[in-house]
Amino acid sequence: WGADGHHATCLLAEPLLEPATVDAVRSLLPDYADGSLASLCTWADDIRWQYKWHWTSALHFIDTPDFLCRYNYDRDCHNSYGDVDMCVSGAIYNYTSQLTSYRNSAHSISDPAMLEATARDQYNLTEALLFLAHFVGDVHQPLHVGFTSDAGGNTILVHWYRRKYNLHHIWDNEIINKAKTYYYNSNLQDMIDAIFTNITGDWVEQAKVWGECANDDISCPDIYATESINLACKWAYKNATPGSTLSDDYFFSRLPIVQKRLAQGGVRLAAILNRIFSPSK
Ligand code: DCM
Ligand code: DCM
Ligand code: ZN
Ligand code: ZN
Repeated sequence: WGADGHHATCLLAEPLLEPATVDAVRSLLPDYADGSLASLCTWADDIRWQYKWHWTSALHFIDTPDFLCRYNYDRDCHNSYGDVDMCVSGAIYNYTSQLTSYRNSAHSISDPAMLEATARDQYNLTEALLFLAHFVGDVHQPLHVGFTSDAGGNTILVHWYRRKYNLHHIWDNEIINKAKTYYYNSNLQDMIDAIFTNITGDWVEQAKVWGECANDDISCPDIYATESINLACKWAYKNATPGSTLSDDYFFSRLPIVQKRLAQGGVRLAAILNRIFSPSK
């Protein structure tokens, strides 16, 4: 997602955090964030361009075999770099496990100085939190689990109304941007509030299931990635061949998919952070 999609994901998650999770998140965030995870939800995109962070570019997405419409972790998420398997689902596993082992050590180590030292030595946990919050958003963008040869739609040039964009950009930014302008007077918060009303209203039963993982897993990115490639094939790539014109038909039929993916990203980010930091719940 672009900045709006990431802000939406994190702003949808924040009101769903348990009190102990809110405290843990605040203590991991830098002071200038003032407890707002959303304010740093695009950090992983902001730093990608810096030399020392170049290696993280591949963590934002996963490429699947052309036209197969299937995702398989072992086949598609290769080239590990240190502890991190180099794709968005590998990154979610890795940063979930870094934060979980910190949580576990925080319970077993009573000396605060020891705890500080453990946290510092093992990993940078602030970075882990910011990466996790960002990548749980990205894995829900269907074209972040797209085909290999078109780089998740980046090489598919189309007309979006009267402008030219690549298909990936339309899903990262333009569908959200048009909805924001068209329905919400360009106010992102109003769009997020409307999605949140669905999460606690019409979608409340589904939303409980969205947050769950099997076998006591803390996060389950294979599920989110499988949903994304299915949606990429069914909705994103469909009728979006190179040079085609996408306008109202495409926008109005795809917007509900985008809204639900933002909702699922927010609900799951909150559920993951609650399982890490409020584990008795
Ligand atoms: N893993 C995998 N296939 C899955 C799920 C996870 O290969 N379906 C990998 C991803 C991690 C490793 O297992 O690199 C350990 O995961 P965890 O951090 O959950 O222990
Ligand atoms: N991207 C993707 N799949 C790829 C390559 C890139 O989903 N195979 C995503 C990452 C960014 C956007 O597309 O959100 C643009 O990527 P870049 O800036 O690397 O061109
Ligand atoms: Zn993108
Ligand atoms: Zn990203």
